[in-house]
Amino acid sequence: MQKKGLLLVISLCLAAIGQLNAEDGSRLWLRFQPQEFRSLPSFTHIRGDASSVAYSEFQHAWQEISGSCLPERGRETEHTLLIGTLKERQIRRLIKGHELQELGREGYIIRTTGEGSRRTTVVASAGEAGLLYGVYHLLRLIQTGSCHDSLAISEQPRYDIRILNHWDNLNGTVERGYAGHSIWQWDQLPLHISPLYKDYARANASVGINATVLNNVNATPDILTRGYLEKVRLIANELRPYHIRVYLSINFSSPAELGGLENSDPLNPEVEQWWKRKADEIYQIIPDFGGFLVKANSEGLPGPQDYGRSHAEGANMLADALKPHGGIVMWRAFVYNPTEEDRAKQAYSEFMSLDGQFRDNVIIQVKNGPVDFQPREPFSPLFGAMQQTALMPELQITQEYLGFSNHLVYLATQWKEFLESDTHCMGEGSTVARSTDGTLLTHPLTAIAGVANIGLDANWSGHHFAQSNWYAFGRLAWDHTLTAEEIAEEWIGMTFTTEPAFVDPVREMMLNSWETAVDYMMPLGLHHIFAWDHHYGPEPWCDIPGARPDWLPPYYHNASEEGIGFDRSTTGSDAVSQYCAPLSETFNNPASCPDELLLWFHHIPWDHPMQNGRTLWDELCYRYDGGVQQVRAFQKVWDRMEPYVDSERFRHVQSRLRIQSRDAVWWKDACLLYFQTFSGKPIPYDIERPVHELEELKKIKLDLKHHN
Ligand code: BDP
Repeated sequence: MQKKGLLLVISLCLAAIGQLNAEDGSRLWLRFQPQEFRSLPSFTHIRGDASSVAYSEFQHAWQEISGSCLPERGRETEHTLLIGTLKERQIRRLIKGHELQELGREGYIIRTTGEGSRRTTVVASAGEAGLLYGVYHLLRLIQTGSCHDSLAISEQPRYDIRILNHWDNLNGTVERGYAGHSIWQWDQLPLHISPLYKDYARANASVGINATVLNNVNATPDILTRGYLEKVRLIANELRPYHIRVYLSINFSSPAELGGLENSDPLNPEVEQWWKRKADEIYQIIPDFGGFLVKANSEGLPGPQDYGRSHAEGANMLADALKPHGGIVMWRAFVYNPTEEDRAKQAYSEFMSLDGQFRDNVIIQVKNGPVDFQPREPFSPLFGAMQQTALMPELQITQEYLGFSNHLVYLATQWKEFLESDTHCMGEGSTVARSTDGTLLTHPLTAIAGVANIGLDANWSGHHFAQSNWYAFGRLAWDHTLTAEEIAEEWIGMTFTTEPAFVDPVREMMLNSWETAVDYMMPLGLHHIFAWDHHYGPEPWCDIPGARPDWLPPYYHNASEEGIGFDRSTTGSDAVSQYCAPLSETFNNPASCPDELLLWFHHIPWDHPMQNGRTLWDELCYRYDGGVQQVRAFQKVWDRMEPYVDSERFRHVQSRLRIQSRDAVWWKDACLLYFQTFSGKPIPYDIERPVHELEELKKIKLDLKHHN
């Protein structure tokens, strides 16, 4: 089913009366259900810049909440809501200009002045974008029942660029997308401009996302043709009022493939010229175009190394073309080749030596972990270490390696663990977040990216709870000091209800859900033991003759009669030495390496005593089983929530949890029965017995390759 556009849905919802009307999730967290607000702020009228999007967004929401817009006239003795930038005289009267200037064009102040029945609540910013963010903040407070009559809030974002990466192909499929086809309907443009573009913009702006890359990092040159650029212009026009800038992924071979040049060598003057002219053309069509995202010399894609040039030479050539227009290059560090070198070490090996060689409008985009969005990874050692170049984290919102849109996995906990990891590279407390957000290192740009989980499904993200990951990405990009708990609580209140009997258990379920998935998939630092290609189910035995070893699970788990795990210690691949001291030593020693990462860094004997006294084998069994038990507990929690949720969303989540429960048992049985062939040890007798035969599990071949 396709989303019809929020406005239509909203009017339908207003027409329907009753508590728990069926909801398809298309409104995301932007639900202003009158019956759900226990208290409303005492605003009696509104003043300010009525032509701003911020002002009309507020009125739009207020109308849904109370049935009518807030009047523009009122008595002095009542509670005025004043929304405006410094252009408004009334704002300048109530808030000092420099206070707002210091917060920048995206920052804002929400402040109540006056007392008793004579008060004014101001939402103010130095810029239109900040004003919009301020209004969404106010609405969030109203939605979550925390809008007090006296507010004193001042905010500004931690990262400058808060960007979604769509892995959307021009034919409408989405690589690693599990929520239907792409929302960018290229074949309908320019004739039809989908109302979804505006809904999308609004949803993003409501959580502070201010940028988007429309197409897949595995980019085809076609996106840079005049025809597509004209279509991009139309999408950009829809997103602009919500302060979202458009970026594109480019294919490094475009000069040869599109321009007919002999090659795409970055040092070839004709190639440089081609990119300069292309940049001029793009900016003539889309004057506020953001820049390029580039995946080069990675997984078979072309890049500067094809011509013996470095990543820096490639990135700088593009950066020079974009520079006169204020554009930037986001150059990805996701590179690895089938060499002898441990895959986890390769990005660091390639990029560290280039530190300091990039132009100031280049930023290196680094995945959170050194391998590839695994259920759990240590942070990439480039963070903290590469100091002369701006670095931006890339997170994966779409659940490529976490059960697609079938499993309930709230990712804010994972992202918090990553952002708060202490790299130690600039002393204690040099966390990933502080080394990328401009606190510890000064670069002209700071940014953070998330690979989107958005598609044409009515609920946008496939699973109702997957919406929380889109939401959480935006909130953490805005303020990474928020806790996963705070974000979950906000999201639940806005998306479902603020009823504590619902919020408390559901929040706990969300907060446990990531560790749970890690436990039933890949506990104790195991990684990449997925089935060939689709990355959904388990296939730790997978061995495809002739395939790249680093695309096969045994490369990562190394299970044998001796033990299991990847030896990355100083006596193994020595990946530990890419981390700054004292972390390198902590990881190097199995006794100090956290249990959660033990098999990431070490090959460990089956009867190795763990910190809790169990043997490794037993602990592995208990972890898998614990994961299964947790999902069963989630089912119980959810079933109890039926009175608080409309039946459409209730049943949808209920059926997904059933799938998740079955998958968890599948993972547990597959991994334990397979690893048992090496350990030769019994599965502890107090654990539920396997219900599958290993040989049967080995026959499962899901055709999920084209699951879009
Ligand atoms: C991997 C995905 C692949 C992406 C690649 C990337 O399996 O589809 O193209 O990452 O990030 O996780 O470039």
